[in-house]
Amino acid sequence: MRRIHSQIVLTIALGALVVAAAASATTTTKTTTVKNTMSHEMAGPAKTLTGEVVDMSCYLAHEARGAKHVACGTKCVANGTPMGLLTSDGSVYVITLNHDNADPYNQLKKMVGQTVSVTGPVNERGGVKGIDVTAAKLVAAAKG
Ligand SMILES: [Cu+2]
Repeated sequence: MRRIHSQIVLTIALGALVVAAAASATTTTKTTTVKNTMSHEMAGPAKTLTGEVVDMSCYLAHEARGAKHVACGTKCVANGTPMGLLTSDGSVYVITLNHDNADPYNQLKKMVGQTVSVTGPVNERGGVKGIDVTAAKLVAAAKG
């Protein structure tokens, strides 16, 4: 009788260990997944592009840009409209927020209509080009 009792206790103890091990394994897996989602290991090559900062809603809808559109564009961007970089060959890159440093992105919000140089990884997916801004610099003031 005593022997059966100690075998039951041992079985319960082993069962608890298995559950604890499984729980810790699950936690480890979750941590790894979150880390992979946040990293930019698959990012494209870093480039420096020069162009005008445009607000995407007004540029796509009616090609609004330049000095005449600084006030409206600044307001649109402050309200959450994405920014684009219009380069001299007519290409538009969506400017995206870099996870590690939001400062260059936020600086660009005050440079709508200005010519800037933007540095960061460039990617293209589904026909949309984007630059993940890691550095931004004013090149020239807004022009027509
Ligand atoms: Cu606008």
